[in-house]
Amino acid sequence: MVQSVAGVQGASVVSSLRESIVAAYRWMLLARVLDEKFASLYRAGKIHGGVYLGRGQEALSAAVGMSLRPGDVFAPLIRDGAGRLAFGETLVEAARTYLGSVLGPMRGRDGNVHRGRPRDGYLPMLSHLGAMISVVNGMLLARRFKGEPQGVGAACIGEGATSTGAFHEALNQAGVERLPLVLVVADNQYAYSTHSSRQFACRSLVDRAIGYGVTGSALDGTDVAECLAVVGKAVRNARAGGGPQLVVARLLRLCGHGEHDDASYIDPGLKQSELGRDCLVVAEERLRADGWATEAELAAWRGESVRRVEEAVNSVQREPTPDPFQETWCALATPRMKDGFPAEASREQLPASQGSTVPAP
Ligand SMILES: Cc1ncc(C[n+]2csc(CCOP(=O)(O)OP(=O)(O)O)c2C)c(N)n1
Ligand SMILES: [Mg+2]
Repeated sequence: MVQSVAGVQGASVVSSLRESIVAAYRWMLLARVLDEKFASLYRAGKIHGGVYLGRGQEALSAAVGMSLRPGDVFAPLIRDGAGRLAFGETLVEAARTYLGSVLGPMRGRDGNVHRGRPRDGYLPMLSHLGAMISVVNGMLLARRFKGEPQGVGAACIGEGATSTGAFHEALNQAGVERLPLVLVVADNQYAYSTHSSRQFACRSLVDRAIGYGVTGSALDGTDVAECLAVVGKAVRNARAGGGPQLVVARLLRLCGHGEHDDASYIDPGLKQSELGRDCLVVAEERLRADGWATEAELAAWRGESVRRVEEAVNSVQREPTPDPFQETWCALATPRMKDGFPAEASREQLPASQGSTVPAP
């Protein structure tokens, strides 16, 4: 679809399309390299808890992160490494949570992905299964009540989450309140080992949009150009007062649910189908075919991603982990969590004990 737009319009449109696809590709690549590093650290026993990858979902995720602006709200999930980076997360922030650095937002007690900067509208996830949609709604409503600029709120979920009450309640509320919510569903065919055919009976999840009075769009999540075009349009619609947008991308999860899962239940036929295409490879082929990147540029971008990831991980591996004898076990929702952790904060500067709850992984 974007191809034909580029074909019929002028050179500036083509050049900005090239720039967007190159930028998206580089976020996708950086996220893939970071994910691969986390997977290898996990296999080496250096990461405790789970490691969850976004393999095959980077195009969709990058498109969401790139379509948002500072001041917007973003609630990414476990497969949204690309979107997190594009929205402004640093590699060090990502590495600190997974590697249990005491300088991370969870002070090293969360070997997982519950990280974020709420002050900047970047929300740490509570649960994978739809809980974040109403948190985004709440932030958008709060801004409306306070008369502040609302911005757009994007929430990412999987198709499994669309079967939960949380999804239906939140989408209904967004429709009634005409919130600038962009709800992005990655229909990656599986919720853990449950295939989509056991998850919903409608032809496409996008058909649910009409039931809630919101705008729906469906797209091929393996094609980065389509992701940029459709997600970008949904974000612009929401920003312009067009109400909530439900975006459903079809793709295939190209990994296990987490690195502990060998994904042996995934249908080999699906892997061979169009859905099983690797969006990173598709994007790279597009850059080559259209003459938008040389082999030297592609190699340089990969080399730079590897170097940056290695640097970030090496530096975080030198940071301290929590000392159980000194730990104050403060709760997750501290003023500092809300207002932000200074990058150089030491353990001693962290808030005093506010409870004994250890966040669930
Ligand atoms: C209330 C609740 N039930 C179960 C789980 C365990 N769980 C985490 S993710 C997941 C599957 C999610 O599938 P989907 O929404 O399709 O997202 P995907 O993993 O495919 O990205 C399950 C069952 C959970 N976190 N919370
Ligand atoms: Mg799924």
